[in-house]
Amino acid sequence: MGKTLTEKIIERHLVQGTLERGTDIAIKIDQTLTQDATGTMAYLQFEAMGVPRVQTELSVSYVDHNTLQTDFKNPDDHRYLQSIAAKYGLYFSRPGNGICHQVHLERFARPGKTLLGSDSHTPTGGGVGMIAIGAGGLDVAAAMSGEFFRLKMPKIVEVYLKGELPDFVSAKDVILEVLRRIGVKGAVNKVLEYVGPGIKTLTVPERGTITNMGTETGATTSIFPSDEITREFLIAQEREGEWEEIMPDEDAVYDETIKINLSELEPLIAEPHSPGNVKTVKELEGLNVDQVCIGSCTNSSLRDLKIAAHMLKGKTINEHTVLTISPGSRQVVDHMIRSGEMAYLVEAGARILENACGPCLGQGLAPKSNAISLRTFNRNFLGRSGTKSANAYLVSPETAAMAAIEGKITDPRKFGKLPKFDMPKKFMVNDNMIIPPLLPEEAKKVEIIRGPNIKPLPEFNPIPDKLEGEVLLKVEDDITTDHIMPAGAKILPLRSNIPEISKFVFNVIDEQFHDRSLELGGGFIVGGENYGQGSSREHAAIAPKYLGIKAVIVKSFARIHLANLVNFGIVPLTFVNKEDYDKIDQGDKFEIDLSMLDSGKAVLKNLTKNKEFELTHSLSETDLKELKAGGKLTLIKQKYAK
Ligand code: MIC
Ligand code: SF4
Repeated sequence: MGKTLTEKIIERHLVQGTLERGTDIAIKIDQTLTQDATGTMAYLQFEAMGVPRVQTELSVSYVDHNTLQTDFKNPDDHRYLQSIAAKYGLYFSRPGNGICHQVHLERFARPGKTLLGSDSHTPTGGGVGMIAIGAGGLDVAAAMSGEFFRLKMPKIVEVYLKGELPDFVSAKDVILEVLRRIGVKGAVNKVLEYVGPGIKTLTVPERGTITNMGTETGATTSIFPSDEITREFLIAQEREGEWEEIMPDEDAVYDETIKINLSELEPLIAEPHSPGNVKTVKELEGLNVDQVCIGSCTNSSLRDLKIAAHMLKGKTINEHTVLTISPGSRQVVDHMIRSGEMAYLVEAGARILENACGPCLGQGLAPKSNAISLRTFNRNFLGRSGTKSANAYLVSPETAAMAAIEGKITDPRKFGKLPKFDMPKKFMVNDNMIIPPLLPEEAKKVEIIRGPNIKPLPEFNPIPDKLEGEVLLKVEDDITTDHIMPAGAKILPLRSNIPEISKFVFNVIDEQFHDRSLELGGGFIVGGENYGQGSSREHAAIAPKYLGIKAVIVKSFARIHLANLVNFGIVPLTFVNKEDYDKIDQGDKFEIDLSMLDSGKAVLKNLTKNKEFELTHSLSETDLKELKAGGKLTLIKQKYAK
């Protein structure tokens, strides 16, 4: 029986388990990446492990998220990260070099390898045919220490593409189509593997747009084969030697199939507040647009900026609409400046921002009250733009540029003739903003620089057999980590200070949550399906743990958040009968018996309602051991202390 691409790469890296779907496996990690918003915590954890140097083939620390720097906190963190990279053998991509996923794709992603990143959009690397997975910072720190990465062997979904994209329809519309079909939980514990004749029509950065936003389906990762197009991309990046052809076998067997005819796609748009609320642009035409943002790790490649620039050339943006551009990398900026195409954007009235995450996570350029903001980004969660009353829509660069010109949502196919532009055969390669690792003897001399913003990690105790307390919050389906632990310019600088950041837990839905949790000495959260979707931020587990959250009881979990809960000793439980969710109210008093956790069971006594519910979990033996110890870090620390 033939193998899928995913199976081939996983098999090369498999150190525990088999390819049987849904079973627990462990894989060796070749590369890691971190960014500054999750990185400070990840490296504090790495330091606690006491390993003298990273054990991977390649590890990169990027600074791209917290670059607004409204006071000393972010720059202090950047200095800390730079000193860590020097001491422990990492590459350091300096602030100003670009968004981690874009830069990693350009400079480091390699066919056939595994990459673990402390950012949920790490699957961007799948655009060159690697298995690239997002994880919590602690898992990435563990991988840097040489630990294997544990996960459930995912199901493999064939996404069969045929045809060719029509004019003004682009890669973003492909992934929006996938989201339209399967929604934001359609690929939890699955890999989306793109095959079929249509893939030949997509360049690597376009493939990267698709694998990047595959995250929004809940997928473990997304991947394209490494073919001639991948080779061309690596040649253009002066990395031809890193190319290797990796394709699925002709007779590969997939668990599921999605068929998409690219020729039949049209411009799509995701409505607030979920990437899964997909409509056609045509359906929403005429809606006034206050802000248009082009950028983020989904749509900030050279191709994306070029199409926007050529559509805007010689025009002026609508007087009621603000346009921001945040390029993906310095390589992109450099090209746009030298080619003169940046001038088209500037002359049209675009506000050119730093090549960093920027408005994607509310780092500046928040829209006005009740604004309609059209973004080429991957997430439009409530409050994420920095303005709670704003409505964010997700679109392609073509649809974004068209709205900036017209001042309202307009089908970009009405633009007229598709502007023609050339893509370079060679990109402008310049790695002078990536500091390579020091030799071990030099590294030893480096002092770690810690600013006052960096607080030590809290310690957590082992979990008792019985948990007691009340339901502090009951929430619905698809609660995101942006609800649990919001981002934004005010909160992000506190990422290395758990006591401070914990004040904002669930702030967008319940401002009293923090005080109530502390007053009542902690308690429980009850939720619906897909709890914790979205980012990899482990702060969405550490901060609730700090507030005394003992267990989260839901209908189902998103993959990364579930792992983060285990890592920090919050018991993640699911209802055996989903209807029991309806029999619980906020404020109910619970007693949860965990004595049978090893056999997959727990019993919840709702003392207020005088009812008993059966609970279960999907945790492996190792997960349970870590959970009971109060989290993975405690165990790893014990291991390395020996
Ligand atoms: C995001 O897009 O939500 C983030 C900000 O990049 C997060 C990481 C973080 O919260 O620091 C992610 O995607 O994992
Ligand atoms: Fe940065 Fe936005 Fe991409 Fe997250 S989704 S890595 S915040 S650009």
